[in-house]
Amino acid sequence: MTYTLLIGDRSYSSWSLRGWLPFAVFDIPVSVEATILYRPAFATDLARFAPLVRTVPALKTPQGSLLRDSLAIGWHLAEAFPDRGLLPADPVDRAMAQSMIAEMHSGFTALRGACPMNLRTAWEGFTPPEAVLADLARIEALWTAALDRSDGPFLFGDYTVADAFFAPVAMRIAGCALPVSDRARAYVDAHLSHGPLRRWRAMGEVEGPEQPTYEMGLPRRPFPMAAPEA
Ligand SMILES: N[C@@H](CCC(=O)N[C@@H](CS)C(=O)NCC(=O)O)C(=O)O
Repeated sequence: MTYTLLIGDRSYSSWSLRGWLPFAVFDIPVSVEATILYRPAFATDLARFAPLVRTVPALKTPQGSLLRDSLAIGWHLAEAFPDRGLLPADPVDRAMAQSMIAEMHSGFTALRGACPMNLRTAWEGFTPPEAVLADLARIEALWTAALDRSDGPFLFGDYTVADAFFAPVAMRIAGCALPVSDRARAYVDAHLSHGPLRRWRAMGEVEGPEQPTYEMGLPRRPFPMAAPEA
């Protein structure tokens, strides 16, 4: 028995990406089932996976437990694999990482609403409203506090679950060309060249047609990510 993870569209489902990245980065075996958002079959697929599931991602553990939220999945995996570095070992870094993960999970609604994650295309000419700029300023403050301690390339040096939680934020900054400092840009670039994320994006490209919900009505440009790893 192994883990079974239910995800939504790889190109668009930012929470699914957060649930999947720890498996890919920390080499935890998982069987992945994918469904498609905004289709009538979505609800049926979730119900078939487990009756209490209402959103993706959802995870069945080898012991038969069910986790129905990306944060719960992250905490569970960090506990189940304590020696793999899912969270920083240093207690101060660890507390910072846990706090950043929680703040990301419950916040940044202006950014999330105005710039949905879309790995199929990037946009030109997006003008961020004040609320999005305020979210970006807060994100920069959090990233800077961590990067000041670690010096990168990821928030706490090596990749942790905190980076998995901010990966979709980095993709929004890249896709909507949001204004950030050079340091934040370097952190976004670390995600853009991250092998597991490039693989995820490549898998998303072949999942079906684009979802019209994510059309921003702006001129398009290619998504600024290097070709996927094999
Ligand atoms: N708090 C949840 C949010 C999950 C979530 O909202 N997932 C979206 C896809 S990215 C979803 O399933 N939406 C379908 C719906 O709300 O009906 C988590 O962290 O896992």
